[in-house]
Order: sequence, then structure tokens, then C-alpha cells
Amino acid sequence: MSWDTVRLDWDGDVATLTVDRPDALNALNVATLEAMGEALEEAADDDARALVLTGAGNAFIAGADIKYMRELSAEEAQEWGELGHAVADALETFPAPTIAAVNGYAFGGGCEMALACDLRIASESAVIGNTEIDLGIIPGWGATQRLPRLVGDETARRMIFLGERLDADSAAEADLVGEVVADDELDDVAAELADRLAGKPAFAMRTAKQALNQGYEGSLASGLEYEKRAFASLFGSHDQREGMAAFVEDREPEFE
Ligand code: CO8
Repeated sequence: MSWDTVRLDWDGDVATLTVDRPDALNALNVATLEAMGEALEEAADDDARALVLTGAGNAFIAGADIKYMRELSAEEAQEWGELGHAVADALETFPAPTIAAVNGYAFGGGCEMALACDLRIASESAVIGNTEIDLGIIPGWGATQRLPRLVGDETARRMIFLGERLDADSAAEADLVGEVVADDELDDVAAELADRLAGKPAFAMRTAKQALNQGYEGSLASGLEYEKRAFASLFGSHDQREGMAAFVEDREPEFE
């Protein structure tokens, strides 16, 4: 499949989804969100073992498309919200690890797409924030829930209430991104991390991701119960038998 404002590229088992609307700093409109949803489905169907999300040019995603949004009725905004949430959910539940390679502005809905990824790497010149308050709205694609889980309640409230735009180092200090790298190294660092993730046993990786996600769904007790079942379900799998046999036999494992 091909799309006007989204690209899906492959390097071995690693898929890279690039939002490619540089004239609008990759702001997300309906067509782009729909294309992102389709591209994520395609990448999952084709068994991507890791996925990198990034933006074309020198922006990651400058947010939802304000020009599209400005005249929406409450009813239309509800639908618009659902569409963005569906894409964020598809990232969050993607069956392999996802990395946001934040290469520039990541505001509003752009920040929210990064939050829905498993891991975030920022380039030195990235600027990140949930800036919706200055448009008279609030984050609508998940940040009121995902941001505090990542950076803590106090920092999330400051960011959302003040519409703060954090530079990359401040974002790393706030635990909003895991790593800051030079602008011209971002693609390589993201690709290298994606390769490392893709080389791990896929079934165990997916199960670990599901268990981590499940932890946010309910109480600590229900999360621990989930982990017990998920842990046990890996026993008897090829990769569990092989990983442990390789350790005992002092050799490299050959995962499925
Ligand atoms: N939407 C639409 N167009 C945009 C957006 C955007 N979010 N951001 C940039 N653009 C466009 C500009 O309008 C401009 O287009 P044109 O050349 O046709 O005038 C082009 O991109 C380049 O932008 P600038 O000239 O402004 O470039 P600068 O380098 O001067 O500034 C900034 C870059 C700082 C990123 C600036 O463009 C900016 O502040 N953009 C808006 C950022 C923002 O507020 N984002 C949050 C949007 S709200 C949101 O994301 C809500 C998500 C949840 C929705 C839920 C709905 C229910």
C-alpha cells in the first residue's frame, strides 16, 4: 500500500513509519491519521519485529492539524478524537516494540504519538510538549493519562497546565525521553536500538510488552496476577527451551 503523507520502509525485520508532510511540519490531518493506522496494520501483518516512528524533514509531528480542527463542532471533535486515539492505541498495542525517534517539534498530538510508543529517543534540537492549553483545548489523544505515568503527576501538570515546550535535555531530565543524541546520529541510534530489539525472541518480547501495558490497566495485584500467567505461558515455547538450553550448553541461542 502507498500513502501520500506516510511512508513505511523496511530494513530487514524493522519497519520505519515516517510521517511525511513536511510543509505542515508533519501536522496530523484525517488522511495522515488514517494512513498511519493502515501502515501500522500492514507492519504488524508483515511481522515487524520492531517499529520506529519519525517525521520527515526537521519536525517530528507539530501536532494535530490546527487548520483542520479550528471549525469543528463538538460532535466532529469527538470523531476526530476517536481517530487519533485509535492510532495511539495501535502504537501502544503494536505486537513488537516501538521507538519514537523525535527529530524536531513534537507538540500536542505529536507528543501524544511519541507517548504511545514504548521508547523515545530525541535529537538535540527536538522540542517536546503538550501545548494544547494555548489553543483553548486540552490534550485529546492520550496525554492526560499517559504523560503522568511517564514523567510523574507534578511534571505532567506543569507541562499540560503551562503548555511547556521542553528542549531535548529537559525532556530527558523529566524522563519524557530515554536518550538524547546528536541530530545527525538519531536515525542510526534508533536503527541500532530497533535492531537489538528485533533480535530478541519475539514471543517473549510481545508477552513482556503486554504484561507491562497490562500493569496500567488496573491494580498492582491484578498486574502481578497477569504477570504470573504471562510468565508461565512462555514455558514450553521454542524460544524458552532454546534460550535456556543455550545458556546451559554455553552457546549462542537460535531464536525462532
Ligand atoms: N497544524 C497545522 N499546520 C501547522 C501546524 C499544526 N499543528 N504546525 C505547523 N503548521 C504549519 C504552519 O501553519 C506553516 O504552514 P504555512 O507555511 O502554510 O503557513 C508551516 O507548518 C510551518 O510552520 P511555521 O511557519 O509556524 O514554522 P516555525 O518554524 O515558525 O514554527 C512551530 C514551528 C513552533 C512548530 C509552530 O508552527 C507551531 O507552534 N505550531 C503549532 C504547534 C501546536 O500548537 N501543536 C499542537 C496542536 S493541538 C493538538 O495537537 C491537539 C491534539 C489532540 C487533538 C484531539 C482532538 C479531539
